[in-house]
Amino acid sequence: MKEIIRLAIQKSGRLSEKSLQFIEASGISYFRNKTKLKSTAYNFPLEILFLRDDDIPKYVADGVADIGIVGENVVAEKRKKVEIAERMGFSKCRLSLAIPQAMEYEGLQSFQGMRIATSYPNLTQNFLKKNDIQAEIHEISGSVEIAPSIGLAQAVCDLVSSGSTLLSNGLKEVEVIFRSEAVLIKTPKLNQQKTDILKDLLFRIRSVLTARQYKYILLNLPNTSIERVCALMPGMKSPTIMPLAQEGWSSLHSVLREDDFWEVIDMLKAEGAQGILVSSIEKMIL
Ligand code: PRT
Ligand code: ZN
Repeated sequence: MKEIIRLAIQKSGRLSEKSLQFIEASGISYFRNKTKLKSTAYNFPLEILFLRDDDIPKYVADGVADIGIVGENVVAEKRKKVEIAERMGFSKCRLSLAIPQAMEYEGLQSFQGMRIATSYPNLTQNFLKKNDIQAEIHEISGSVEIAPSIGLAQAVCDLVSSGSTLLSNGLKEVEVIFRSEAVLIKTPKLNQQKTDILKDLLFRIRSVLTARQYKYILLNLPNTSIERVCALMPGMKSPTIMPLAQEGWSSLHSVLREDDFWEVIDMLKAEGAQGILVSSIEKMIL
């Protein structure tokens, strides 16, 4: 029988759509029935299981799913035997300690003897222990940010991305204890066939991840600037230069990291570059 790899992703929540977008961007198509817990790809040996994110590390550790996409915060909290195969670069957030805005903060010592509400007792306890702070952890599964205002705790340890939830609940972030993003995890016990399928899948995923960091650049420039502009935008091997119908001008095609683009744009303009087009790249193999 032909082997198939089982991927667990979040059924509904912050990671769901982005995880599926990644699968689609990797050229994998599947039938999706929103009420079903399982879906099969028809052009790649892959089955997708839709689960609660908290359950994904356990399913992967037990080998019920071979791989999974989940927040690194959940992986670290659950302490299951799984390996991180790739960092996915989305759903970035941090787990932070926060206290009421009016409370004075005097460093970690401020948490000594406090009652801290969190959904991440292991990560919180671990951090406090490492820093010799004795505090009482109060585990709650949701709406952690309201705990201080209802008298359940004096501080919280919760996930933060923009910070607006803390702010609107009268809290201030004082210590980041863990930085997270979505990760692709794998079970430690994959057979050879599944290992080969994972290798193919990772190759596709990495070509999408790389492509997202770069932009494809097209521009026109006077021939007298070619050498200097090529030095600014070396591209993958070197840029492509093609003559324009207009005498003395060329078209340059290259790829550039998006961050670098904003740094060189003024220099490109100073070199007389015109008609600059910037477009996304779907896949990129270096
Ligand atoms: O139902 P299920 O158990 O599957 O989902 P869930 O409700 O437990 O998880 P979900 O969908 O809320 O989050 C899934 C994952 O997304 C988390 O484990 C993180 O890895 C990641 N992530 C990224 C976040 C955030 N950003 C985030 N901002 N998870 C939660 N939040 C919450 C946070 O708890 C707080 O309530 O958003 C609020 C803070 O956001 P800001 O922007 O106001 O700071
Ligand atoms: Zn959850």
